[in-house]
Parts: sequence; C-alpha cells; structure tokens
Amino acid sequence: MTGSPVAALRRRPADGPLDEQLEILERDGAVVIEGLFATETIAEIRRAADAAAAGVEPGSATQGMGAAGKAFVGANTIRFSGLGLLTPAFFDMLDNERYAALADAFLLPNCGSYWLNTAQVMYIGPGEQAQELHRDADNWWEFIGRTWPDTPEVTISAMIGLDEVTEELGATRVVPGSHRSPELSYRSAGDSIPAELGPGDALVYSGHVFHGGGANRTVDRWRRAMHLSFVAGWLTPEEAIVLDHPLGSLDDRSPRVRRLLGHGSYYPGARRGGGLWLRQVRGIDED
Ligand SMILES: O=C(O)CCC(=O)C(=O)O
Ligand SMILES: [Fe+2]
Repeated sequence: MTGSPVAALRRRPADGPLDEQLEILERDGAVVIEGLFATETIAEIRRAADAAAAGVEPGSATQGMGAAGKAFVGANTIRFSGLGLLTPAFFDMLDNERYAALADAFLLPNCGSYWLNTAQVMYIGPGEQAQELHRDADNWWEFIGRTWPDTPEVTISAMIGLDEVTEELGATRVVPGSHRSPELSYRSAGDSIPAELGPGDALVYSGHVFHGGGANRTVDRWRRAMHLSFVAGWLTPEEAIVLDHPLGSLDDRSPRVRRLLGHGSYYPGARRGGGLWLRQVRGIDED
C-alpha cells in the first residue's frame, strides 16, 4: 500500500455528533477525539502516573515476551499498569460516556459485552526509536488470522494525552485506512502520520489499524501518554488488571466499572454460546 488516504488524522470534539466520530473510525480506522477526558481527571492521572513512574526502570516492561517484548516497548520507555490502585480518577476514565458510546457501537455487534484489555502508562523517553508498526488485534492472532481480513472488530484502543503529545516527542503514528488492508505486516513507516494530542485528547483506533509509538527526538523530554483499551468479553485481555481488584472491592463503583474489571460474567445475550467467566457454575453478578 502506498500513500495514506488522508494527510492528517481527522479530529472531532468530544461533544460533537457520535455518528460522525464513528463514521471516521470506521473509514480511517482511527479518529482523534479532542477533549475526551476532563481536565481534572487528566491532571490527577498525570500526578499519580508521574509519582509512580519515578520508581519504574525504563525498558523494564517485557509484554510477557522477554527480549522481543522489550524491543517492542523500547529501551527508554516507561510502562506500567495498575492505575486503579493509584487513584480513583482511573474509574472516572472507565466511566467516560463518550468513549463508552464509541466502544459500544464498535464492539457490541460482535459480543454480549466487553472488558478492560489494558490500561497502561506509556512514557516514551528521550532518544527512543519508533516502535514497529503493528495491529493491536494481533494479540488474538490464533482467532483473527483464520479469517483475516474479513474478521470482526474485537478490540478498540485509545492513546490518551496526559500532556502535550507532539510528533517530536513520539506521538503515536497511524496508517489511516490500513485496517482494511489484507497485508499482514507493515514495516515501512512512510505512510504513517502522527496523532498529536493535547492533554485529555485521545486517538481512538481499531485493533485492525497499523500504528506504533513514534520516535522521541528530544534530548530531555518525555512523551506523557497512556493507553486504555477494551476487548470482546469472550477473549482473554492482555493484562490481568482484574487481579488488582478483589471481589467486593468495587461494590461502590458503577456496574460498567465492575464489568470492565471482571466483577461480572460474560453473557452472550441473543448470540450462540453460554456464559463465561462464571463462578460456581453461576454468573458472578447473577441474582
Ligand atoms: O506508545 C504508543 O504510542 C503506542 C503503543 C502501542 O501501540 C502498543 O504498545 O501497542
Ligand atoms: Fe499498539
């Protein structure tokens, strides 16, 4: 594939029409939603993330893949999850109405419900190289690969600015339209364009679109962003964030937060199949 169909990622305000945002997401595979998260929420998440980042060794994340995982996440990048243990503002993010509406429209045609895939601080450090372009849905390649490219959308991701995120700092690079490409790998970064973000803006993208963290070309500044993604309830999430929150500890949170964090079972509804993520042969949240 040569030449992106668009010169810049399309951007829409969070309080604009949902159908327009969805149309762009479906056509380009990605859309920037400006002001998706409230300023106060972002300020609190950034405070908590900055404090925790001070204790995390750059390059220590492995994605469960040893050296290959380290190469994927970078040598001078700080990554960690567990934000719900650091600040309750994390639960506000999970309850964000517009991101919920986008995820519902995108994923619920293919599942009875979805849950948290991962929520990760991703601070790209000075001098970091660009990440390999990839598709987030490749996590479930055993399933996705069988029907590629006619495969359902099973995951939606957001890269969220916790500060100004510029191209120079390593803004996520996206190849618009590549979610429809039959190509299995995409190593040329030539067609990718940066998703620059202000604090609270989010790049919302399909698990089928090629993207990757950009190079940080500065000598002393960090790219401060985080990732928040959901996956169909019949697939295993990337991160066992569920284990951070013992059963009973989320009783004062919303039903959505409880379900996203695994404190509810998966029900197929009108689809074929049975309940999943059950306990004692009953739904966790069944009466
Ligand atoms: O850091 C970024 O901008 C993107 C990271 C990413 O896409 C990933 O690790 O899956
Ligand atoms: Fe990714």
